[in-house]
Amino acid sequence: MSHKFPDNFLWGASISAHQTEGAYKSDGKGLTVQDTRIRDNHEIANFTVASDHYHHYKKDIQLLAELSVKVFRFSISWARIFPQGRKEVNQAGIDHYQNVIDECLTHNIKPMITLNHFDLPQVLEDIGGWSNRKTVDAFKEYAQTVFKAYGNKVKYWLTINEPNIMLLVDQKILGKQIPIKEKYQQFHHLMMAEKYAFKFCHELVENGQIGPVPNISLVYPATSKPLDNQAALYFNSVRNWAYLDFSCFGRYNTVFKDYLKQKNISITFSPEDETVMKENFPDFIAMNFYTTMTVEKPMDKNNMSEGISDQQSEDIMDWGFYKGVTNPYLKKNQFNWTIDPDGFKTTLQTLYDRYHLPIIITENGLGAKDDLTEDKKIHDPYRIDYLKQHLEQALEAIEAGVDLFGYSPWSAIDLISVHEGISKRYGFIYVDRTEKELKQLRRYKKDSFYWYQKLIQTNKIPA
Ligand code: BGP
Repeated sequence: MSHKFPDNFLWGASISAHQTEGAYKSDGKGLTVQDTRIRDNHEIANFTVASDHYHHYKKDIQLLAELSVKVFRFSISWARIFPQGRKEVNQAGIDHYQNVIDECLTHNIKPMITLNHFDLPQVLEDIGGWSNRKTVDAFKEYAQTVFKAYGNKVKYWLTINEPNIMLLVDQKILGKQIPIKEKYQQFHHLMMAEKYAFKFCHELVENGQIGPVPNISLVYPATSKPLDNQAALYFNSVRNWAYLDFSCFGRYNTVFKDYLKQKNISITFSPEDETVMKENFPDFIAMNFYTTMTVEKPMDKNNMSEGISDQQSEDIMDWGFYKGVTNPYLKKNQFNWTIDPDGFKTTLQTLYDRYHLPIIITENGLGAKDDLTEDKKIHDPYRIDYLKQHLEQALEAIEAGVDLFGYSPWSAIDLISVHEGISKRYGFIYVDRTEKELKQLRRYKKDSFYWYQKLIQTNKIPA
């Protein structure tokens, strides 16, 4: 074995609009659920400016070119294109992303665009958000508009970021709190919106390729007790496979259907759903991976409230089905997320064997508190270590036959974390600001930047 990545491996880096752009009201943009969201901790980040990528995109893309990435994953803010969610197009929004795309292409970087990353236009949230079928119609209009606007230049597309997480986490990050029964109707609408994205991409983008972008975490049973294994089966199904089975096979799986039945939840299908879901499929799977999860069968109702409070934490509970527990064999990061590189390989193998579609990693990385030294350096060996361990396993997965064609970690530049503000940094590029103080928002290259650059340039993990 050469222990090198394939020659044409797609190295990249990822961000999302609402976590980086700022300019939340500029040039005609409408508000989104991220702009109106009430943050738990009011100290947390001035998200209206974020990393000010809206005004720094040229500089940021120039730095990414220096990093040597081949692909840049970013999302379009739907509310920049349609401030009212649908109908009237905001030309300034169209132009902005046209400029971003052109800047990428000038530097020989392929844009990979997520249609929607957690930032539903507020006007649509006001009519019920994804609970209302009209939001699917609005999404159809939006998706067709961007495919037509950018499809001649952009060939890699991603649908809606992590609907499986949107379903599971505390809804405060995505809009208002809703009852569990309604969540699954929302989920179905998200799934149908995705199916239309597959359809329109294939119809409107010549040689376009599109994939779903779920967050996949393999779920382990806490012990070899048969009931713990059953708990893992259910959580694997609800968290991972329900979503991808629908995308890739056009059906919900039986474990998931049983889960819904036991919870007395039914999903309403529209007359056209059956045809659309069975005729439109992805070209590849984009996978976000941070950690794995471990569950047991809950035996007594303790103080834990049902639900999940943090997308990757153990703090999950679904009475009768599963309860998250600590995996004693794994270390955790500063923010209590488990680190499991071996689980990364197993997840890739499981995913590939289940769907037989090419895979690209569109998120993986370490959120940490970084320090900017007086001489403007950022020494982040912990991040290098995390990436190295995961890439070693990715390479093993490739050597074991998994068709992994790219790796675009989280994140290109520092951004506002979903839960922890700017203090939890992921970037290869440091953005100089704090939660409260915006400073000059200057960019500095971290040690991990140089490490990743070397990796890309040699196609080999640096020793
Ligand atoms: C993923 C989201 C990203 C990103 C990441 C890290 O689920 O797609 O938007 O935020 O998680 O999460 P956090 O920001 O909470 O550390």
